[in-house]
Amino acid sequence: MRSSKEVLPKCLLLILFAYILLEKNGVEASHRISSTEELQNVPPATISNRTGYHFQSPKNWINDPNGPMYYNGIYHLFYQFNPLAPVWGNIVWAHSYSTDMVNWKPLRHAIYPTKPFDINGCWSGSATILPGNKPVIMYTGIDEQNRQVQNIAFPKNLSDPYLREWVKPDYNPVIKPEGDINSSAFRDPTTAWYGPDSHWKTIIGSRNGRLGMAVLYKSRDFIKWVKADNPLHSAQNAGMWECPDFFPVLPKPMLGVDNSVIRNGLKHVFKVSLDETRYDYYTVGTYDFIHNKYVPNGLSPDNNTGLRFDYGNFYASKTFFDEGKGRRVLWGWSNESDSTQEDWEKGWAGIQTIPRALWLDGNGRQVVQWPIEEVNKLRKKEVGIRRKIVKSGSVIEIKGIEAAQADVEVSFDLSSSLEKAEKFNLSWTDPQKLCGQKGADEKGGIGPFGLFVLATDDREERTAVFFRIFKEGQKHVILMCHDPTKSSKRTGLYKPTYGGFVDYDLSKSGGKLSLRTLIDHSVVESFGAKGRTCITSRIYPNFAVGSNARLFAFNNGAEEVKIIELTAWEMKKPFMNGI
Ligand code: DQQ
Repeated sequence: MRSSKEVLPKCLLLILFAYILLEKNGVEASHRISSTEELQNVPPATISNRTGYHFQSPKNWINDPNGPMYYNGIYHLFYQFNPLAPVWGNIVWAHSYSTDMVNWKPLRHAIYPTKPFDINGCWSGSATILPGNKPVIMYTGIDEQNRQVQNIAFPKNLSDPYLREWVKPDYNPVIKPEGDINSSAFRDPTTAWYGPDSHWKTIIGSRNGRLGMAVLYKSRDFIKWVKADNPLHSAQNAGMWECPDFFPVLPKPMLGVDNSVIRNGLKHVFKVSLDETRYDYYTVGTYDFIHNKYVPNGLSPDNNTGLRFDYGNFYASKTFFDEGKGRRVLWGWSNESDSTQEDWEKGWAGIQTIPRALWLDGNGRQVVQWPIEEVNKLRKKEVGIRRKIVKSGSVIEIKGIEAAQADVEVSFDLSSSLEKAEKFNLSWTDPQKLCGQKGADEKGGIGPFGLFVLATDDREERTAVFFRIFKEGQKHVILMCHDPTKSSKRTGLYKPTYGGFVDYDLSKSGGKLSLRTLIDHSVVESFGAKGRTCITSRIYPNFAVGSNARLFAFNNGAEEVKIIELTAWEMKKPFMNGI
C-alpha cells in the first residue's frame, strides 16, 4: 500500500493534468495522443477492494466492452481504455484473449488514435465475421474536426491466432455524419447482419433532439455504406441512444443464434444504453426484414421504465454469438461508485461483469441470463446447508470459506406462507424506489429475506441481497433488491439501493424461488429466479474485507422462510491480464 504522502503530490499533478485537459476541450473531446510504446507499458496498480475474478485491466480506466468475438477457438475482448489515467480520456481499444472467458491474457492495444479519422479517440464498436472467416471491426472514430465517424479495421495477419495487429485502411471513414445527422451524437455501430437482399446492415446510436434513434446503414461490401431512408427503430423522449445492440433470440436455455439468422417466428432483442439515465434498456420484438423495421412486442414499455438487462450498475453492454458453444454471451461495464479521488489513489477504475449466456424466456416476455458455465471452474472449497428454517428476525452464518470471493446459490421454499404475503399497492411502479423505501430491515409478511454479503461479524457493515413477496389478487409480486446502504463505514461513497420486479410465477414453481450471488470484493452480482432479474452493485467495505468478510442468510419478514439448499463456493483467482 502506498502511503498517502507518496500518493498526494502525484495525485495533485494528475488531477491538474486532467483539469487542464477538461478545461481545454470539454469532457468528450479530451484525447491526448499516446505513442505505441506508452500505450503498451502498463504496470500493475495498487490493490484496494480490487476484484479477483471479474475482467479488469492491470491499471487505469476501463469502460465499454467492445467487439467481443469468438474466432478460430479463441475469445477476444476489446474494451475502452485510458492508458494514462484511472479516469475517462485518451480512449483506445485495449485487447485481451482467452480460451474460456475466465482466464485472460493481455495483448497490445488493437486500435488507437493515429489517423485524421480517429485522431481524437477510438470509441465503441463491434466485430463482425465476414464470409471466408474474416473478422472486421467497425468503431467510432473522433476525427480531426471532432466529428463522430465510423471506421473499419482488419487483422493484419489472419494466420496470427491472437489477431494482434489491426490495420485501418486509408479509405476510412466508411460512414460520415451527413445530412440531418448530429455529428456529436452518432456512435457505437453494432455487429452487422447479412440479409436476404445480399446487404450487410448495421445500426448506429444517435438522437435528433430527444428522439433516440438507431440509424440504419446498408452495404454490399462492408466498405461502401448507404443510409436507409428510415431508422431501424426510434423512440420519443429518450435522448441519446448509446451502444445499441440488436440480435435474434431463441426460447431455449443457453442457446443462441448468429446475428444474420432470419426466419419466421424468431424473436429479436433491441437494447439501448440511455445516456440520460445510464442504464441499459431492452424490448423483445420482431424484425421485419423486408421493410427493415424493428417492432417491439408491446408487452413491456419501450422507454426508461422498461426492462433492463441488469437493474444495477451495468452499462454499455454488448452481446456476441459464441459459435464455439452455440450461445449468445453478454458483456457489460460496471463503473466504480467510489469517488474519483479514490480512483486516482487506487490507480484503476471499472470492471466488466461476468460474461452471461442470454436467451429468451419461455414466456417470450423477457430474456434470461446466467453466468457462463466456465465460471464454475473457479469454484473451490464448498460449504452449504440443507433444509433449514430461517426464523423471523434471525440470521444463519455460512462458515468455512473466504466469503470475499465467492459464488452462492440458494433455493428457498415459500409454499407454507404464500397466503401471508402483504398486499401489493398498484401505485408501486418503480421497484428501485420501493427497495429504497422498504430496505432490508423493514419487516414485511414474506421478506425481506436473502443474504447479507461482505458483512462484518456484527453486520454493522453488510450488503443485503434479498426478496420481498407481495400479493396482488390471486398472484404474487416478487421484488428483488440490493441494499448497500450499510455496505461500508467509509464516507463519500455512492451507495444506491437497486431493485427489479421478478417475472416469475410462484404458484407454478410450487413456492420455490432461487438466488445466485457472485461476490468479488467490491462487486456483488445477483441472479434472481434462475436469471430472470439481475442486479449488480459496486461496494467498498472498510472492515468486511479479505478473511474478515462474512456471509449470512437472513430473514427480516414476519413469516419463516425455508432454505431448501444453500451452497457457497470460495472462488479461485483466474489469470487476469497479468494481475
Ligand atoms: N462510451 C464510448 C462511446 C459510448 C460511451 C466512449 C458509452 O462510444 O457512447 O468511451 O459508455
